[in-house]
Amino acid sequence: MTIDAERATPVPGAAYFRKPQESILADNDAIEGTVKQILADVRRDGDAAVRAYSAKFDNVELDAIEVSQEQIRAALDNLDPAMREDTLFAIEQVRNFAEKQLATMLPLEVETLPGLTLGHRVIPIERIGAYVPGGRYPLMSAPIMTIVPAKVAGCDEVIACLPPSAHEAMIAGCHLSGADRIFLIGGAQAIAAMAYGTESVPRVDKIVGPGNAYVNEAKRQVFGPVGIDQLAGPSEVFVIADDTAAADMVAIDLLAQAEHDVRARVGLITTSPALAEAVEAEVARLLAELETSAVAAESWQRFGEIVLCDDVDAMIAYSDLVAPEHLEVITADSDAVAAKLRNYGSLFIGANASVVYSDKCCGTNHTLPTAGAGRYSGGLWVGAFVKVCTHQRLTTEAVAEVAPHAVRQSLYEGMEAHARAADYRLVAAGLGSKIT
Ligand code: HSO
Ligand code: ZN
Repeated sequence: MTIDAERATPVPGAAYFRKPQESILADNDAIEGTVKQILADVRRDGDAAVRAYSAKFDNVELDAIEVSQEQIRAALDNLDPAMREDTLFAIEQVRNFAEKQLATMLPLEVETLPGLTLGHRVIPIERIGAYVPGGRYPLMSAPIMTIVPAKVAGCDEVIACLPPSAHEAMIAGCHLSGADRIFLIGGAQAIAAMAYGTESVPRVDKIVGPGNAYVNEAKRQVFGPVGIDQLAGPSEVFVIADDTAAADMVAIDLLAQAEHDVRARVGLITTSPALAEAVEAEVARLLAELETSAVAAESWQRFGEIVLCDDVDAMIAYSDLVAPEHLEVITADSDAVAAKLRNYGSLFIGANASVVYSDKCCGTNHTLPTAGAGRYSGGLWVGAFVKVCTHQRLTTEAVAEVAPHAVRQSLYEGMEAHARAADYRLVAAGLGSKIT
């Protein structure tokens, strides 16, 4: 394929059929200072600052920040029975898969030299704070994805924060997912409350869950003394497809993520010019009838892309460069293509595997890396709620082998106390000092 510069991508053999108008990388400089102030205020004034920010940003004066047992009961009573059934189904699937994944995280103990035992244990993190976003839609699966795996991991306490404006069903969702306590706090003030603790909100050890730009910036700023999962930005989906894919199926899967957010990023990567053309036409047709088209059309207009590739290798190279949050593979041999892919948050193999199943209820976690973070990280999972911590034990025989190296290394580095500590065991075992 000969391509003009205008259509070139960074990947040889891959050219834009439809070029995105904007890059997704937003800069956070504008909100950095605002968030810093919110964090400082909550750290200093606790609940009083939380209340003040809830009044300012959410327009509410709350009697109690914590959701009461009566409020939880009311939320459960008011939950539509079909919605309850769907929520319980999703919880069951997410729990099942998380349990299976946890079962792969085994403790280890091995003898690596005679008398030297090294090992690790898998230890649940004590207290987790799950941020549950409000946003455009009441996503019932959001609390499930953060709370259920934490409970499966065996964390002692999982608290949830959701914006005061959140739909009442979200309270039920947090409760059914297993939240031990629920607080009505949104935005950066929620992250601050969980990171530092207030009179009402206990300080947590790790904060998880997606949120808006303020929530993400707050997580970034509190990280260190408290753990975070990742900085989840607007949804993304890319579809790798050849001429075996149905254009209307590809188009609706793209728009399913585009309807999330005007900043959502969706794209098709294909070897088929006919499919590229047909998907573009289908997207236009569907946008004319979707109720959510205002959002989806803006996302498609600004960030939507179609890339035409010479061959499967070029499709893989382009996709690995993007490292999309969700990646669908709909080709003649989807499994073979899938096996070669490296950078993605979650992979959807074959025409039946729509991203929406994972978004809602099939059991994989929908909290996934965005904005290229799939290059270095997978998504949220039960393993994010445990720590793998090592230990060691040495017999005298092992001391005889290891200590001389530690002594000499320490002396070389000028660390006298280290050298003496290493030497102490040699002397105590009657093996003689190595410090000359
Ligand atoms: N696609 C979103 C999750 C979601 N979508 C839930 C609909 N419901 C982030 O991966
Ligand atoms: Zn979605």
